[in-house]
Amino acid sequence: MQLVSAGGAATAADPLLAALNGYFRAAGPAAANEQKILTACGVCSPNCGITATVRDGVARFLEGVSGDFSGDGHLCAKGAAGLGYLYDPDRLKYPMKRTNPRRGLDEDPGWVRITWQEALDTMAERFNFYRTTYGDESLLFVSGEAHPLLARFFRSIGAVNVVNHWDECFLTDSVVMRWTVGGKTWVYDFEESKYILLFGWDLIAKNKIVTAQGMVRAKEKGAKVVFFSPNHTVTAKFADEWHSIRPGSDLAVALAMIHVILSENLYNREFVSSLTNFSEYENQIRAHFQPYTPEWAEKLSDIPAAVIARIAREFATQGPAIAPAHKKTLAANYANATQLSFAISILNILAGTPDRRGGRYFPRTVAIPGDEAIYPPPNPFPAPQGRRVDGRDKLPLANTAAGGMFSTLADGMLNKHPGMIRGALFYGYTVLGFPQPMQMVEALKTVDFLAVMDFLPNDTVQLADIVLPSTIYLEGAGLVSRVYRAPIPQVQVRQPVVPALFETRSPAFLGLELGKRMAPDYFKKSDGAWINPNELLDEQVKRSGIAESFAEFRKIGTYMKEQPFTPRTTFNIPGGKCQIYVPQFEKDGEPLPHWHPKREEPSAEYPYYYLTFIPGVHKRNTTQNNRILHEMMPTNAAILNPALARKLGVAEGAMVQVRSRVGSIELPAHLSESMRPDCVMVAHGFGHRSRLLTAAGGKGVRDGDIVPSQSIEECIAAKNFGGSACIMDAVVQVEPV
Ligand SMILES: Nc1nc2c(c(=O)[nH]1)N[C@H]1C(S)=C(S)[C@@H](COP(=O)(O)OP(=O)(O)OC[C@H]3O[C@@H](n4cnc5c(=O)[nH]c(N)nc54)[C@H](O)[C@@H]3O)O[C@H]1N2
Ligand SMILES: Nc1nc2c(c(=O)[nH]1)N[C@H]1C(S)=C(S)[C@@H](COP(=O)(O)OP(=O)(O)OC[C@H]3O[C@@H](n4cnc5c(=O)[nH]c(N)nc54)[C@H](O)[C@@H]3O)O[C@H]1N2
Ligand code: SF4
Ligand SMILES: [Mo]
Repeated sequence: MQLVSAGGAATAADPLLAALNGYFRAAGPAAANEQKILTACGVCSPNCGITATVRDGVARFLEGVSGDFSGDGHLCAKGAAGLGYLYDPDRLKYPMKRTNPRRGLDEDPGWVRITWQEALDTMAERFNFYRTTYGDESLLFVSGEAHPLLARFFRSIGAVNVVNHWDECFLTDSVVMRWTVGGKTWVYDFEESKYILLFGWDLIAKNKIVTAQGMVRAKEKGAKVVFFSPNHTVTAKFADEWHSIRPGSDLAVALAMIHVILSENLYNREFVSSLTNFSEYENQIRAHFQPYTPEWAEKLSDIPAAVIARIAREFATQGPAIAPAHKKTLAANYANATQLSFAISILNILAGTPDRRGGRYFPRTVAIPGDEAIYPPPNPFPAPQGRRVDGRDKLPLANTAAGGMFSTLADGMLNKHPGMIRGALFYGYTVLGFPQPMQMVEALKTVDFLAVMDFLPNDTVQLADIVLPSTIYLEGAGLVSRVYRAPIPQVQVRQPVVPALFETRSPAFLGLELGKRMAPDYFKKSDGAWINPNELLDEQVKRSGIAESFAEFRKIGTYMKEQPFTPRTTFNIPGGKCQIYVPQFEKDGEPLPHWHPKREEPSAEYPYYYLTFIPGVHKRNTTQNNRILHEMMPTNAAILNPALARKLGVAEGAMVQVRSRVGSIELPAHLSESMRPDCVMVAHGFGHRSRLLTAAGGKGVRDGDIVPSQSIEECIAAKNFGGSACIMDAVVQVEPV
């Protein structure tokens, strides 16, 4: 692809630039000079530093920034391909409204271009109407906190149904860490660690550069890496030991490791006796883990008891040791993810490494004041009134963590509260991210009015009444505080590498404009003028001591504050100590982690485990239309062990049907020795149907079609009190087509 080389001027051979030719002409004669612009990647959350080369008004090349705490001079495939998003010819360019009242993935929406004014006025009028007629509960906002002003808009109208994807990712771990070590942290200090125990997180392939590099540095310094996974992944190749574990059974192994460490008194005595509540609950704790022997765990996990016991001893004695609890396997894949996160957190506590170098420490950051500190609301925001459509309030521990629930949303909309949701807004999410996406499509058909803001015409856009074109990170401004590798505070600038293309707007604009229309008092300053996102940034950099103004910070680009790393001696929990026994879990959870199986186990009807994965060169459902990444991986397949394929009579490339209790998908088989013979694995992110995605549309299948969504009652019954979405918890039959 020409675009990522630092090559010459735009030519007709640059298909993406050619597609935008009209735009650049309209934008006026380009300056002949070349600029280097420092900014931050926004494809995934470490936000690696980027230097963009911009020539003649066109961004030509993106590269890493040495010394940056996240990327340290590198970009991964997804980050390096950033210009493929910016100049995607299929980008949403203008606001549009639907003229075909029938909503469906195969319906032509009959788009008509409209102005931003009309789009925003229509949304505010509709949302106000539903709110005053049917109450706050009639509005649904499927959105993360993309910008403080968008989040402020939700608060300003007392929105009760703000839903995000956390239950599919890290919600359970947030719940667990809140009450075991005092808060969720993303920092895994691999580079100072001597023993790294990984349950399923394929972090080398997953290309968060910061974690992959941390591992490389750890290995260079002699750390041992042990990896459990049902398939032999890139991380398995990199590890000192790989163990093929039965899906969903990591909890058994972790419980048995705790058993060994406690019964042999191998835990870090200094840390455990002075900085945890172990002594207060010692008898209960010891008695609780007594039955969870390595022999017991072997039967559930296929990991030999002697291996479990040895690894437990090594982990406890060869530290500093760390058992990272990253998202999926630990937090969202299976119904027992809350307990697994809990057990992992206890392992880290027993190793004595919470907030220690070589362990999971809390990021050292600059305190950047939020919008409420800078623009105090004139009155307290209205308390959200009404029912939560996803039922999250029925999981009180997850509810206070304020994330989720995608997995119960369709059930809530279709079965629990049909007709309750009248108006909805999707910002930066798509139905393909949900388990059983077509169920979510059906749920959205029941809504009177749907607005979607995205940068691409994805499948959810296909269903919308109003479509709003979004800027992407390369067109945005902001402050990025490092939270993945943060022994000292580091703040990185985000600034536009080119002005926002077409009529795209930012989430700040959306929040502010809806706020002005629906809750104006909360969007005015004390002098009566409107809140201003640029001023907000200025105040944030000024009040946190980063620079005199955002303009000044743009010149510097990176702020770093030298300070010693002082390990915490009090943790943010009543009593100040880490908790192995969690009294706060007594009522609505379990105060110590118990064994629970995953939701679905193989049966005669569905004999195989279903696994999904996120490929290294894609970001979930966001990147398949990026021409650069599309070329690297255009579609997905059913990955099978050759032994299983022989049994099924399936050759490489032959079509197979993979069927679960909720549906089936048909796709080509790909044979790989890396898979356990009792599993079949499909990459997430494919199966877009939108005809406006000219690269990704119609390619591959939706892995989620055969992953059952759930009801809140099922969560409660499974003791899934942290709200795991069970994003891989399915068993399947595989047959040749
Ligand atoms: N079946 C199955 N489901 C899964 C997973 C799985 O492995 N299998 N993985 C789960 C995991 S770990 C997670 S974290 C979730 C995440 O799920 P999501 O956070 O929903 O991520 P994506 O699926 O990439 O969808 C993001 C949407 O946001 C849009 N978007 C991207 N960037 C921008 C932007 O800058 N502005 C705007 N306005 N829109 C933007 C994209 O076009 C896309 O439509 O998915 C989960 N769902
Ligand atoms: N390139 C890229 N990197 C990403 C992302 C992305 O979209 N693209 N998204 C980020 C996000 S939001 C997330 S959540 C992470 C996800 O990162 P991962 O947690 O690595 O996510 P997956 O790719 O879904 O699954 C990874 C592995 O889990 C293994 N696995 C499945 N079941 C089990 C089990 O029961 N036990 C064990 N031990 N292993 C099991 C599978 O074999 C698979 O190799 O990646 C992050 N990094
Ligand atoms: S790891 Fe890759 S996608 Fe994530 S922020 Fe860094 S360069 Fe961007
Ligand atoms: Mo995730």
